[in-house]
Amino acid sequence: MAHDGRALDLLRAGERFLLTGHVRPDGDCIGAQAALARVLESMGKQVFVWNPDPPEAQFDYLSREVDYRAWKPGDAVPPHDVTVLLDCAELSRCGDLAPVLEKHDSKKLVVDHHVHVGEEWWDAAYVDVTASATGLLVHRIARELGVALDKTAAEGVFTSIVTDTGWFKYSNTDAETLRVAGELLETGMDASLVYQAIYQRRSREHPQALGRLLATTEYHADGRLAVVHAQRGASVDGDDALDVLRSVGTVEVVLFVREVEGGRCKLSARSKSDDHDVSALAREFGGGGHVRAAGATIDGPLDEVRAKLVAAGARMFTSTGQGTGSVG
Ligand SMILES: [Mn+2]
Repeated sequence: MAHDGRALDLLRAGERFLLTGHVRPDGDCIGAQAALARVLESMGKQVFVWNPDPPEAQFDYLSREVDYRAWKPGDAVPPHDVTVLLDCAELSRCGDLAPVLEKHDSKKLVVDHHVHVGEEWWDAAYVDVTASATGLLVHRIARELGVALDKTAAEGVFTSIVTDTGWFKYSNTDAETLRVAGELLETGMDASLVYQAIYQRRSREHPQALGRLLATTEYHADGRLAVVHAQRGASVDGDDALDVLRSVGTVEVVLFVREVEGGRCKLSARSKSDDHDVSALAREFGGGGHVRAAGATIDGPLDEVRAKLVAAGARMFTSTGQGTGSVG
């Protein structure tokens, strides 16, 4: 999945860019967009950042500097000659914005670090499935284009990296990730302010909500599988719960199932090692992701979906064929 020179050629040649990403954009998506927007603007290009959803409030230090627009049905997208899709490789991940962009005659560029199965529908791609974050790819792009990152671009790449490595805790934290993080600090950006912004401004209700979620913990497969669930409307940050569940010695895989609107549930799955590939589990349910972090949206009521996931999760520990699907 290497990239060729076409991606850089498109970035050099284009004049008006529309940057976009997946629904409910996370810190990697938002951060990579901030950085790429700054890089392109410093090259004299016009840049629009249009996502299917607005950034979460915790990323306000980026949204004060970058004009993130949340597309609504009926909105005409601004004129542009290159669409850049960041942190995913399928236009369908853009929700209702997808058909609008598909119809637009712009060139399509994908910048991503996920495993892509299926047709290479784009005009150019800058993809590396071994990169810890999409923001890291934007850092490489900036270097290849000879553009220095300003403070906002640096905060963008840093946000990408810390979001996707769990603040340097996960196994995707490689030498390049730490080297680049060091380089970013040299621009004068403040890592502790980013930490406080993302992780230390939760609501007063957060501890109780987290407690209620953790109280649903069930163990399966001799304590190697831990499952938590949340009813529709429960306000919870699953990442905190998933961290706590992974802190249990026997646990290898954790599943967080939450009921969402439209009679569906969302799965977040995490694995402690490459021996248990949660992206394979997520794919069984129409989702995807990485070996150690994956997700899916699944039709059906909570109890039913949870039962199916527990069964599939438990199979990961009984089937002898479960090896190292080391693809990301
Ligand atoms: Mn990512």
